[in-house]
Amino acid sequence: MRVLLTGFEPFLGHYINPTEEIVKELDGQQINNKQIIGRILPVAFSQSATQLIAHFEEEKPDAVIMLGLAAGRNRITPERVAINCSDGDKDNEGRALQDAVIQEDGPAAYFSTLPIRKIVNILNEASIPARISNTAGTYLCNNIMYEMLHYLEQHNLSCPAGFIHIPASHELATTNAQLPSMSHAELQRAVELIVSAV
Ligand code: PCA
Repeated sequence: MRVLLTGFEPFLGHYINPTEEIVKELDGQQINNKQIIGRILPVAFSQSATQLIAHFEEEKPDAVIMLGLAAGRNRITPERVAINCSDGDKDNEGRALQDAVIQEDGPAAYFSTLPIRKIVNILNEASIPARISNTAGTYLCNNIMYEMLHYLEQHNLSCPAGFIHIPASHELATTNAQLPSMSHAELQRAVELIVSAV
C-alpha cells in the first residue's frame, strides 16, 4: 500500500513547520507495509491544492494523509470535516481571502474518510494525547482537505483521505511562550502510528 503524506512549509511567522521536517524524514520509508510518499506543499491559495492533486495524479496512492501545524493546540487532532469556505490570514504570497467559496458547485462540507476514531484511540493508548477536532479552520489546511475530498468525490475514487493537525514542536515553542508543544520525536512517532492505522 502506498500512502501520500503531505506537510507544509513554514507560514505566518512560525520559523519552522514541524510537518515539513516529519514528512521529509518519512519520505521513502516503509512503515507497517506502507510505502510513504512524502511531499511538501507551499502555503498559498493559488498553489497548495493544485500541487496536492498533481502529486495524487502522479503517484496514484492508496491513501492520503495531509498534515499541518495547529500552533496553540496541545494534542494531535485528526480533523472530522472540511468546509467549503476560505477566510482569514494572509498566505505566503500575501493573499488573504474573506468568505470565499472553495468550489462553487461543491457541497457545504466533506467528512474525513480516514479512520479518525481509531487513530485517536491508538494514539491515546500509546500515551500520545489526541482527540478529534470538529474544525480544520478556514485557512490552507481546511482548503486542501476540502479540495482533495472534492476531487476524490468527483472522480468516484474511494481512496481514504483526511487531514491531521499537529501541535508545535518544542523547537518552535522556544520562540513563543504561549505555545503548548510536543517533542519532535513524539510528533514523528504519532505520525508513524497514524500511517500504520490507515
Ligand atoms: N497549518 C496551516 C496552514 C499550513 C499549516 O501547517 C493551517 O492550519 O491552515
